Amino acid sequence: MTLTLDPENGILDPCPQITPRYLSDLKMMFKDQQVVDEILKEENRLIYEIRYYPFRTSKSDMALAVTRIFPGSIGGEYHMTKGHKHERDDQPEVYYCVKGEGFLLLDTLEGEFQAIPWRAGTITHIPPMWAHRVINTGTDLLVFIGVFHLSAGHDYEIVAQKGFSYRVYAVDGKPALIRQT
Ligand code: PAN
Ligand code: ZN
Repeated sequence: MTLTLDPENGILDPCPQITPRYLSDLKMMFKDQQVVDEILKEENRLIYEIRYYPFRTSKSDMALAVTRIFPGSIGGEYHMTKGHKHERDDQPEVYYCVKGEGFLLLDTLEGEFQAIPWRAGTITHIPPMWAHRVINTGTDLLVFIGVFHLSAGHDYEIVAQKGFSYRVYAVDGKPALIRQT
């Protein structure tokens, strides 16, 4: 099976499934709940979209997902993915940044943390059991590909409960990692 990705806009062809994530879908992930509520009164902003393709074979299934994060911030905190840990603790993932700039946050949610600076061309292996979240710190679209096993599963609840160790804010127009207590 061969797919085509337009690196300028992150459009995948063919693409059987597109999942939009609006601010209301990741409301709890942003720190400033008052600002979130104010924005939601005006508009339910589209933060990112996931374009998904499952590769099904007789013996082992993989999935490819292309994520397009639109630029912007909420209460100074840059637009980001919801973030999750794989349900299966033996399932890694490979992320490839196609366009844009930002950070990949990796967190065990048990004290270990890494922030990987990202730009077009960066490839990162996400080990099993590490929660992962991508932040768009640029003024343009951030596009990345994720490749993982279809059976990996996505645990969003644990991220909502424990939270990542750092948040990424725009401070004087530049990204700053702020430790969460
Ligand atoms: C990715 C993510 C995608 C969207 O395909 O699912 O970037 O992020 P959230 O799932 O955190 O909303 C992946 O890591 N799959 O396993
Ligand atoms: Zn994942």
